[in-house]
Amino acid sequence: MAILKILQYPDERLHKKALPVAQITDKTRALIHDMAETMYAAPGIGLAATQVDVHERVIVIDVSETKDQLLVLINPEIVASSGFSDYEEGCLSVPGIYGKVNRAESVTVKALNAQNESFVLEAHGLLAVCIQHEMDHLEGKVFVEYWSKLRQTRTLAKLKKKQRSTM
Ligand code: K1U
Ligand code: ZN
Repeated sequence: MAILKILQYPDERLHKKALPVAQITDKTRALIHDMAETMYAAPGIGLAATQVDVHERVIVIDVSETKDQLLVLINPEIVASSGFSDYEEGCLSVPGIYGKVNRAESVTVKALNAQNESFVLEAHGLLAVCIQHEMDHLEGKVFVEYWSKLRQTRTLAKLKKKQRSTM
């Protein structure tokens, strides 16, 4: 097991589109273990493979209080969505920046688990928001990119100032 390095916005690699996993192997399962360890250590409630510079369609999520309900989504597809939510989001790739994004309140997602079994999950609230946030990462999109250009410029300036003060 290993804690992986999380790419920090505006790293260009966060904009790469992830490819479907062709075959779930022990290497995929090792990646999932490392991603889960990295997410719990951060701490966070989700992590997409893109964020650890692996451009394959793999996501780990755990929104439970007890941090013992790991959800693994491989090659996820949203097959239905409904409602409206504007939850305050954060991102391990954009530390210290929080803000609302308009998303669906409920999603139905189809995916494979680490054992190569297909499943369908109906998610609501925070879990639904987290699934959409992580699926955006697989498309190369970071949550701040939903905001206006002005707000994105201000966010970048804030991040750069913060980086300078920690150097
Ligand atoms: O994608 C990521 O970087 C993970 C991100 C997921 C997320 C959070 C909130 C809304 C949508 C998606 C995070 O986990 S940010 C950290 C966070 O939310 C958190 C950290 C500690 C305790 C509880 C939550
Ligand atoms: Zn994120």
